[in-house]
Amino acid sequence: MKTLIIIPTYNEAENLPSLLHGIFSYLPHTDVLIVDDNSPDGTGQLVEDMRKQNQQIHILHRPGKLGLGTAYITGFKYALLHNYAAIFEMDADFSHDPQYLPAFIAAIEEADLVIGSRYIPGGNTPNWSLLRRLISGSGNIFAREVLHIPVRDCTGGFRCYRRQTLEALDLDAIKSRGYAFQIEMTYRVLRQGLKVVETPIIFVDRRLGQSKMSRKIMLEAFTYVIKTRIASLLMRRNRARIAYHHKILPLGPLPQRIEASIPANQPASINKQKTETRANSRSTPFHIPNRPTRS
Ligand SMILES: Nc1nc2c(ncn2[C@@H]2O[C@H](COP(=O)(O)OP(=O)(O)O)[C@@H](O)[C@H]2O)c(=O)[nH]1
Ligand SMILES: [Mg+2]
Repeated sequence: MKTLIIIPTYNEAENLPSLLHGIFSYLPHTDVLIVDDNSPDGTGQLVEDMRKQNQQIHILHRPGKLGLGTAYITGFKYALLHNYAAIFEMDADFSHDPQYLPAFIAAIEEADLVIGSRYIPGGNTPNWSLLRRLISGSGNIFAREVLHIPVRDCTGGFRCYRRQTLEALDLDAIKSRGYAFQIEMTYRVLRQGLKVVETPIIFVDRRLGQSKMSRKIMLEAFTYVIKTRIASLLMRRNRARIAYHHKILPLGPLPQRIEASIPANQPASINKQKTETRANSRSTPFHIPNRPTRS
């Protein structure tokens, strides 16, 4: 399956080289698209340098900070134009652990959208402050209850879309930029009658660089949910009720890691094909402790 991992970046030069190294360790043949908003820390130039040695790395430069939502829309259009079959959303800050990539690939065979979920059994946010847990957790419950959707983690940004799912949406109609973007995409996919699957992830907070979350982004998500609910109430008379397709997956088996003993700026194809189980891979920055296996 031809896959593209879209990573929007704003000041992620500290994180990106090791993240790409991790990605190619778990999905050696994937392509990666960085959508950089002219990061002042030189992320764009760094990626240009890595690109010279690894043709699986692609980049789109935008003139300034235009928001996460439009970065993904730009990336989705690129993916459709270049015929990718499975298209990922992923953050640059290590919150989204590349170890889960093979589980997403397996899940997308049976789904139209796979969401890495913090709020199902096996998912977690271990090093978040109480405040951040409260904001994210209650925001998700609010969106789910108000919009009447079954998805537990509708703000999660570690996702995989089947190409046909993106084709079925009017991408130009999507106006949300921050967390609202993830809620809006989830809602639109469900309303199309497409199947959304949640797979558990442990979401680790960023260690390097700064979060771009703001009050404005949270307010946008709140307003989107309220506006969408009102619009759906007004239109209810004309619409048959949609039965949403949704499934929660259990924890999967530990993935095999292809040991990428080279930096990310070299072709993954020359990686040493040494494998090790995740349980033994303590050298990786992506180690997740105590994840039970399924027999
Ligand atoms: N291109 C682009 N990327 C962004 C923008 N805002 C955030 N990002 C990236 O989106 C991802 C998630 O942002 P982050 O600050 O970690 O948000 P948080 O996880 O909610 O704190 C990271 O890879 C950021 O670099 C933006 O305006 N433009
Ligand atoms: Mg983050």
